[in-house]
Amino acid sequence: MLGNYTDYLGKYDPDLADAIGREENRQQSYIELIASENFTSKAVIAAAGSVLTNKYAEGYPGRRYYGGCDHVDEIEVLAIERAKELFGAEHVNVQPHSGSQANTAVYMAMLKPGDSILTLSLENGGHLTHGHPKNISGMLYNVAHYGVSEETCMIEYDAMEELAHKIKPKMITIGASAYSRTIDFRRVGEIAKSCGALLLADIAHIAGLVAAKLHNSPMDHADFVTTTTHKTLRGPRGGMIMCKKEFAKEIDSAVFPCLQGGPLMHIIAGKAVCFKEALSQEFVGYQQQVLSNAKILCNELKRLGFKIVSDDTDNHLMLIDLRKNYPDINGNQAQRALDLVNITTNKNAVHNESRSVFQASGLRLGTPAVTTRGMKEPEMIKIADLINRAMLNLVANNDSSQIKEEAIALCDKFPLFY
Ligand code: DSN
Repeated sequence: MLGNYTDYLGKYDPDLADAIGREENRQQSYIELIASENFTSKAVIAAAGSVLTNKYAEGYPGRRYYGGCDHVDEIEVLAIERAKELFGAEHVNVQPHSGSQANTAVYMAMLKPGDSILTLSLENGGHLTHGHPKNISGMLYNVAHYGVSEETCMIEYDAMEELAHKIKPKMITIGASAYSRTIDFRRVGEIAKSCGALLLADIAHIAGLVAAKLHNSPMDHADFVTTTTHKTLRGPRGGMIMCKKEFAKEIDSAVFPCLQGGPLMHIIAGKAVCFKEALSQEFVGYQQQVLSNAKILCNELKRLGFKIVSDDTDNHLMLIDLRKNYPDINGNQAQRALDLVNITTNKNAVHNESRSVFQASGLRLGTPAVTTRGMKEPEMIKIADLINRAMLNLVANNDSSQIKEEAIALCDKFPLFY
């Protein structure tokens, strides 16, 4: 094995090594609340930083366009078999470089330009690849959106059903990047079946919870399930598609050669490690703590007066709607104020958003990364307090250096293990 890569890098390219070192320090000294981020294990990093980055392997195990693929074949099969076991999938493609590539591959496999899709819009918690006009999905397909209730901000399944019957979409997409409530995959599956639509479930955010059986699984209800591997699943950055056997050929051809060339074998190896970890009992405990931490953080923020979209969380994330308590502060200002006290979050659009995407009126928070560091309920209460004080200081234009010191002290108690 190559050993500690930073030693090599430090000697050859100190400028780059310094920048990586500074990023490592940032990760160590900031409270990471970005809901889509996490800290992988050393084993995942070792696989992703291995000699596998040298290998071309266009094609699939046993059917490659290059020689010398025996070992990478074995690695890709390991990743596929572990993913099948983890999610109960009939067919798995582990090659998508990202969740966006995975979603696009499903569209390319099953849709023709002009076909209609029914999805959740970005401002209601969906994803760019769910038909946003600036994404290829919005450019190629005829997009209609189902929404969330004005009152509860939760997905309205009855309205979705009505719309689905009216539009008769070729495909329905269910899944979200900023939706904090349980998704009823059975219900959406029934809606899709009743109007003859294919169903794509994008579980990128909740994949770890689904794997740990702490969120209902779409596997029996959706034709296609896509995910990223780096969010709650805690693997390397990447994507994956799961589908019924009958669609295996179309999906594989849509990933390669339609959308991608050579698969990233070092990342596929990292995915294999991630799936092994996710099959363990320890992983279930981790996901339980993610949920419990999210609940405590959410309740404490509410107690401190913050308005939470849909008033609760059932998963790893929550969305603060700043419009009620902080009408003059936008999401970007809040994000920056928290950055200054070593708390990393991201601004996010909220239902009926009136501000631009660069400002937004919401702030998204998630607990996967802080939970990986070992933080539990007392730390969630402390984090809510830090957020509250930083926001009050932002409004009052007060100095927040004391809050920053407390955030760093909290991080110091839960060191990263790299
Ligand atoms: N999946 C998005 C997020 O949740 O951050 C990024 O595309």
